[in-house]
Amino acid sequence: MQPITELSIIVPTYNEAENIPKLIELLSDTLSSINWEIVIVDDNSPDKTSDIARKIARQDARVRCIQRIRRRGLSSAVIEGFLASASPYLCVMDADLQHDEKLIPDMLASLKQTNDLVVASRYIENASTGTLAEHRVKISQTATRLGNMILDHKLSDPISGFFMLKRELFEKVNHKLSGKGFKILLDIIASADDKINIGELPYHMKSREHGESKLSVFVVWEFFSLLVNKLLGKYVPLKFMLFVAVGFTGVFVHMATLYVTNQLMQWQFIYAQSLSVFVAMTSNYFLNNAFTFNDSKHTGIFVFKGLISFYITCSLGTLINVSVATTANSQGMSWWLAGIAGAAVGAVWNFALSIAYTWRTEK
Ligand SMILES: Nc1nc2c(ncn2[C@@H]2O[C@H](COP(=O)(O)OP(=O)(O)O)[C@@H](O)[C@H]2O)c(=O)[nH]1
Ligand SMILES: [Mg+2]
Repeated sequence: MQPITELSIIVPTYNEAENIPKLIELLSDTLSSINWEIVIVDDNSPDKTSDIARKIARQDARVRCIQRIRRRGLSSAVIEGFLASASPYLCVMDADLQHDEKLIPDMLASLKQTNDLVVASRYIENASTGTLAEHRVKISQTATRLGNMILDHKLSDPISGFFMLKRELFEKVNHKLSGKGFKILLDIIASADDKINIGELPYHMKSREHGESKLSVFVVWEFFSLLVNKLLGKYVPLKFMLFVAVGFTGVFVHMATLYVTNQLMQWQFIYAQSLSVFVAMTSNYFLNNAFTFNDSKHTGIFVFKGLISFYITCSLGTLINVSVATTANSQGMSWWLAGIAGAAVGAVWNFALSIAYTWRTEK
């Protein structure tokens, strides 16, 4: 019988076709004494990274590819890679050759000795960010400070994309992971109890030769979402907070539209009010699609379907809102408390339906 694979290297990819062959070659050269496999988790990259990975996989049993359709997200890709592998040790690295594969044997040795998790750090002695642009280093250092806010166990590089852990640790935390955004390491540590042993090993980051970094405004946004989720998510789900925040912007949009149509353009109130409701619902839909439900975002033709579904959800929500408030008021509750009660029940209703239908993930 073949010996089992000891180490699964999970590589999330988006448009990394040019880097994959070189990465596998480097791993083969460096890891000759380890039984390893690589699981490439590709989100249907337009540059056909999956095809390239499968082509290599046909010749090399150590190579596998998971191709995800209509899904995006580094953290969730890594989690799926973990779940699709069986090795006792799990490594995560970028496909872009920025992470020094020569460190892998030392990382593995560190797990076999004492640690549950070992992080390849750019911010300790004998380590560096290499040629990474200055503004990127600044972003990364700020994210490091913020990231440490939610950790009991402070680290020099808690947002590193290059780390290794024991499968047992992953199995302990996997139900708690938010799976959102870019920073899976932070998510894992924040979800683990403080008794775990974490090691740090230095490395010099290499420069990206092909392809582009995917760091974007949305990645920064998702990072903040993760922090808030880990800080406050125990009490109120972050999505609900965002949904309510979007709801408040809707009130302003509504009032602005009403002002323009009724006050400035002299439309009859009923028409002005009806249009304002539609404009506010539409604006809420797009904001929720961009921020609140960013992980199950509608694109292309699905935007229309989603919008119609959101109109229906909100219309029912309004009916419920009005009936709760009217009943409460007729039972003697003061006008403002009845108003708030109606709005609160309506918001919870809209939120529940949005999750269950409008933005439900499993289609
Ligand atoms: N599956 C998947 N991989 C992603 C996604 N976004 C980025 N990646 C991969 O995650 C790794 C880190 O991304 P990169 O752009 O290098 O980030 P940077 O190192 O912070 O500049 C790379 O291998 C990317 O191809 C995504 O949405 N899905
Ligand atoms: Mg990178």
